[in-house]
Amino acid sequence: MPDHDVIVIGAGFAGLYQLHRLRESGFDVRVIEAGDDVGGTWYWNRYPGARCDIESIEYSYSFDEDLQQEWVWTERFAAQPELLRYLHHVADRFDLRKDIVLGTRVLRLEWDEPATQWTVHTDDGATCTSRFVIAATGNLSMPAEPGFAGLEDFDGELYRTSNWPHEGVDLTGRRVGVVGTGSSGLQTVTAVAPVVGELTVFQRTPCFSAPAHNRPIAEELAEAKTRYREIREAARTAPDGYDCRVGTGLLVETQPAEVEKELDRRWGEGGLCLGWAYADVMTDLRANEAVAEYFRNRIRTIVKDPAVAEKLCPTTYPIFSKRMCVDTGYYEVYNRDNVSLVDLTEEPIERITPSGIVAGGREHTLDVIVLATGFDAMTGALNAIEIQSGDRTLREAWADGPRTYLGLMSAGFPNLFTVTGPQSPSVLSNMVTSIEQHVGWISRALEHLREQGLTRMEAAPENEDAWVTTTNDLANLTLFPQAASWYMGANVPGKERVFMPFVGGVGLYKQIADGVEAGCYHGFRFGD
Ligand code: NA7
Repeated sequence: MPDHDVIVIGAGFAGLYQLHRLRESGFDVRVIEAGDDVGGTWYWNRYPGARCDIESIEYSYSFDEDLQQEWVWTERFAAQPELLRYLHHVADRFDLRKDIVLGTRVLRLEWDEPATQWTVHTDDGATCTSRFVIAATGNLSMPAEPGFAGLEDFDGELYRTSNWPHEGVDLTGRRVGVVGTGSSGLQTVTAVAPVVGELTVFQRTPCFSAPAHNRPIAEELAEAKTRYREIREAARTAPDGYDCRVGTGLLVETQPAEVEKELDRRWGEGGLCLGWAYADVMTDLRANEAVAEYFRNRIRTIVKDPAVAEKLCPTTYPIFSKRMCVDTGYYEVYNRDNVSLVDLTEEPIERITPSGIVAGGREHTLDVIVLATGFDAMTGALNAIEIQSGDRTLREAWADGPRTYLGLMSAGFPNLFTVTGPQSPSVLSNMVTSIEQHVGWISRALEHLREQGLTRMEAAPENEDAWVTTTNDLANLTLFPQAASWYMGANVPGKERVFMPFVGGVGLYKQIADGVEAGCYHGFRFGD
């Protein structure tokens, strides 16, 4: 018999709930977490200004009524310390820590077919076995290395937003360079600009960013708590997993003045719902360009120096085809005297020297470099583990892009589940909604196996083929694949360019997954 029924890898939002859900159901579960504490994304990404871009009322667990009633969110968009406090609270409230091994990284998984179990090897040299493994490893948890020549020679302080020190960083009065202008870069830049001496932002591709209009939410929260059931239900069927007014009209058939009014209204509301103003924004380049130009005009209005404003205006990809950012005063930062922008498309980074960054032949002298250069998204954390089944590793099976059935399992890798894996809505959605949906689905599948006296579950290769085709075909109906984004694996040299998330939306995905479950797990094979 294996040592455990289930080993869960990771103790972030997904791993914590997966542990609780299966333990409640009577399974023996062990969680293995690389960090020295629980929290996942919100444990590692503790850089200045780190904040969620989904509203806290929705970016939270719904599985326990008392939990959602008792927890008090202070702001519309929660900052990292508050999110981490919440996850600590959840870990303590449900007594989860006793089944979590911290500070331990899973290096290798080996499928043992005769014993119908996985052998799990960890970086402390230990091994243990389990009937099932659930990878709750996160989609943005494996940092991408920018590969700058000379980085190790830098004499100043070097920080990564994805692994920020727990204490001891003081940027007051320093000359700081931030590389990268995705969410992490933008939040860092906004937070540190008033504190540092000089700030140089190294931008390869400008981002589109919507205002957060962040605020205290005491009254809103009290009101939301009276109808939490309704809010959660709406989230589970919404395209992005949070309640958002989705426009059903076509922008191209709407009068420009009317479009302007609607976008003004949504800009005034702030947040990611701006993307849902019209139904054709992600399918018709004309509609997309109209929204993009609206954003560019906003940037031109905010940023006083027209040349800087133009550099900040994205022009090379459809809006929303790269992850949009949500900010509090990001563009305004460029009106400060101590902030300058280096456009890497004109002046590429050549190397790092002991005293700074050389870009376009110019040396920028720096005390501190901050790398906000992103992640090997969606597949990076899984591929970092040597997952061996028969004569193949998962990395080999996914060499031409991830292959899954429903983003839950991969053919040839029995009893291995992925929470919010590639080809599920995952990063295109409110992660907590998608996590809860997957955790529920996986847990019910394991209960089904137990009730039937079965020990083995695997995706059928033909259903996997069909799902891979479906997810690619759906993506190709949209403008998403037109951007060199991390959704496409384009930020990692050598990575196959395949659009990885399921674009059909959280509601449709849930219907399909529920239908498969109701249809006796159609497309999965079972054994004992
Ligand atoms: P992102 O969104 O991947 O941003 C990374 C940024 O770093 C982006 O601007 C990249 O430019 C830039 N980058 C990456 N590599 C390089 C090199 N080698 N040289 C210069 N610039 C580089 O990661 P984040 O951490 O900001 O956000 C991830 C998600 O977390 C976010 O979407 C939210 O969901 C939360 P590029 O665009 O690739 O040209």
